[in-house]
Amino acid sequence: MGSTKTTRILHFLAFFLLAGVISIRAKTHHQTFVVSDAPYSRLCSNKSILTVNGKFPGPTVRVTEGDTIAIVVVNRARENITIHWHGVKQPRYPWSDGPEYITQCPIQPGSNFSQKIVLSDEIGTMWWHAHSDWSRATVHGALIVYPLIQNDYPFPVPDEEVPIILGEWWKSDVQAVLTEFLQTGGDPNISDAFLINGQPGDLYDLPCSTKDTFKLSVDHGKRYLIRMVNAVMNTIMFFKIAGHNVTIVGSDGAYLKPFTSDYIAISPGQTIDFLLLADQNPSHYYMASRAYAVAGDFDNTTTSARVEYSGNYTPPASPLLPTLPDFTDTAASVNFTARLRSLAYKNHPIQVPLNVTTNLLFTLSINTRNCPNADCGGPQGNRLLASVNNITFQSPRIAILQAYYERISGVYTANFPSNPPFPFNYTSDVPQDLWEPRNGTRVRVLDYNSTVELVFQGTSTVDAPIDHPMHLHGHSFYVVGWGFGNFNSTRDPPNYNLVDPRFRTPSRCLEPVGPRLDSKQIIQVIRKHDWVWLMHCHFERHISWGMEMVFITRNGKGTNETMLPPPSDFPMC
Ligand SMILES: *[C@@H]1O[C@H](CO)[C@@H](O)[C@H](O)[C@H]1NC(C)=O
Ligand SMILES: *[C@@H]1O[C@H](CO)[C@@H](O)[C@H](O)[C@H]1NC(C)=O
Ligand SMILES: *[C@@H]1O[C@H](CO)[C@@H](O)[C@H](O)[C@H]1NC(C)=O
Ligand SMILES: *[C@@H]1O[C@H](CO)[C@@H](O)[C@H](O)[C@H]1NC(C)=O
Ligand SMILES: *[C@@H]1O[C@H](CO)[C@@H](O)[C@H](O)[C@H]1NC(C)=O
Ligand SMILES: *[C@@H]1O[C@H](CO)[C@@H](O)[C@H](O)[C@H]1NC(C)=O
Ligand SMILES: *[C@@H]1O[C@H](CO)[C@@H](O)[C@H](O)[C@H]1NC(C)=O
Ligand SMILES: *[C@@H]1O[C@H](CO)[C@@H](O)[C@H](O)[C@H]1NC(C)=O
Ligand SMILES: *[C@@H]1O[C@H](CO)[C@@H](O)[C@H](O)[C@H]1NC(C)=O
Ligand SMILES: *[C@@H]1O[C@H](CO)[C@@H](O)[C@H](O)[C@H]1NC(C)=O
Ligand SMILES: *[C@@H]1O[C@H](CO)[C@@H](O)[C@H](O)[C@H]1NC(C)=O
Ligand SMILES: *[C@@H]1O[C@H](CO)[C@@H](O)[C@H](O)[C@H]1NC(C)=O
Ligand SMILES: [Cu+2]
Repeated sequence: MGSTKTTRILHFLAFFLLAGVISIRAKTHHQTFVVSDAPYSRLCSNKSILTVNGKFPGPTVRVTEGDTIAIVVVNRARENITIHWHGVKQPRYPWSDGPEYITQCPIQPGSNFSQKIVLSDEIGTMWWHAHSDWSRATVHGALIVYPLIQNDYPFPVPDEEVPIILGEWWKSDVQAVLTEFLQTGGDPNISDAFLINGQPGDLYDLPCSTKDTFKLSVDHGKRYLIRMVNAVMNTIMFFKIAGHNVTIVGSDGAYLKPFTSDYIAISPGQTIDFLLLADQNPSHYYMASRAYAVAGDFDNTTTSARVEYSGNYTPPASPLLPTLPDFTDTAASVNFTARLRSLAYKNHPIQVPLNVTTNLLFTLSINTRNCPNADCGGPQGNRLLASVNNITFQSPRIAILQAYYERISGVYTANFPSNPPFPFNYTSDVPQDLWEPRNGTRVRVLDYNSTVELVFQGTSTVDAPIDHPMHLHGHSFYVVGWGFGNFNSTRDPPNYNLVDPRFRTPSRCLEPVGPRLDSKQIIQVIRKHDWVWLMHCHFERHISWGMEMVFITRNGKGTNETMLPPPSDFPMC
């Protein structure tokens, strides 16, 4: 389960959701993504993996603020696929968002789907990934959004930029890993390696992996913009470059107040942009990454790559390895994320909505359900599940967006609860009769232009609370607070940061575990909520267990306030 009952804390998080801005100047980029099985020989295995255009990681897509991407996804693989553009708000156009059975049915083998990706105010690094089963393990790549004016960065202009994608690798077929744990009801098999740009690196005892280790060649005195994506499936990662500090300048498609750190903590789904100044003695240095995990079984291996300075010198036989924070170093994970603050300057001002129209409190829980003969793989022979407000999401067979648009009844119900159905002390020992969730395909319907404050409340159901990197499709929000323990609606709101909270395109909200560091809750803001959008935990095992829910926004009254029609080749069910 990834955690033991050592800490008795809870985390909660609230947010408001924010509007998409309609772009003025839109260039359209035409691209084709061919999804196919391709052989991949890392870690001395000859298995075939699902790829886009035969590449792993997949192609980097480069665009400018406000552009549109017209992409034809061609499925030449043997399995269903969908592609999600993580962090893109897609104003009025949910049709290309990607999550299977939420906004679309899968693109089946032999079929195509023309997706239109509409950028608005997103800037910096985002990414795209599959949103069907566990295929995002290998079907992913970076999406880079440049400023309208070349090099118009609110930080020193880099000499070069380099995407770094963290990945997770199973020697066996990843869909088999999924099938197996859903069948047994237990935890998924832990992975065999982490990857930096598709390579495990030198620290694995596998000669075939070493020669391809990723190498970043640098010139002394130059500045490199690293565009990091965490495409790992199930763990938050620490990352560090030996002998160098870095300056963090952006995250999740928005700029940040720059700060210096000697390590990074990044959760699945998140991106972090940082500057590396090559100012140390010319030599070879390792960069390395491994999991942050409080307890339990997890992949405790370390992936590495190298920074290699140009010049005439004798490189060390063994480059300096960075000392990463300990697996259980909650302070290192939480402190890093607490430093992410909006840049809030003239070109990118922030305006935290103050008049909330809708207050929501969502509990995030791991659950269990009894199995016949107690023969499942979870605790006490039960089946592991997960829920939001005690509802384990049941995937429908017709996409919710299609059902909404065509008014097909019986696919979902509009009664997702605004509050936990049964309030309890979320951070205390939770009696076992509260562990079993309900099933449901429920959505929360919102009026157009709602301003929502959402508090995420972790619970110690089944086990001590662990992080849930929640991801909200289609919206930006402000993280106005966070903390440990039970959310208290009297004590906590006065402590919200309404001045420079982290502004995020739809992405991670940290849910820390550990000693109380801060009395704030994470809160964020939505303004216009456009139509059908998924919200889920970005730990893949948790979404597989049902930690997801859906928002639907009704059309507004104005001409710009209605959903656009679907494309002609939209994959219907
Ligand atoms: C992978 O395939 C190559 C070529 O067929 C073969 O030489 C090699 O032994 C295989 N490696 C493994 C680990 O199966
Ligand atoms: C692929 O998608 C189709 C359409 O939704 C569905 O009927 C089929 O069961 C899916 N196949 C698998 C293996 O999930
Ligand atoms: C990194 O920053 C720390 C803390 O400010 C400082 O002590 C250290 O010397 C710096 N290291 C490098 C390589 O600049
Ligand atoms: C990593 O986990 C394995 C079990 O999966 C364990 O045997 C090993 O001691 C662990 N190594 C470290 C460094 O914690
Ligand atoms: C985390 O922050 C706290 C409070 O500012 C500080 O005492 C602690 O040393 C920090 N820990 C790490 C690992 O940065
Ligand atoms: C909030 O609502 C109040 C009462 O409706 C109104 O007077 C105030 O101007 C609003 N403030 C903002 C920032 O919209
Ligand atoms: C919840 O339980 C914890 C641990 O037992 C306790 O410290 C805390 O005061 C309780 N909170 C409330 C609101 O009762
Ligand atoms: C969740 O719902 C189930 C079924 O109604 C109930 O038995 C359980 O007590 C509920 N748990 C919580 C935490 O509300
Ligand atoms: C919940 O849904 C699962 C999967 O559809 C089903 O097997 C199970 O019987 C349902 N359980 C309850 C309590 O409704
Ligand atoms: C949205 O609501 C705000 C107040 O919360 C209002 O000022 C604004 O005009 C509304 N916008 C639309 C498009 O309805
Ligand atoms: C919430 O906070 C207020 C103010 O600090 C306090 O009086 C109240 O007891 C708290 N409520 C709970 C349930 O802890
Ligand atoms: C609605 O669209 C028109 C024309 O495209 C534009 O001028 C106007 O600013 C838009 N209004 C809003 C609220 O976005
Ligand atoms: Cu989770």
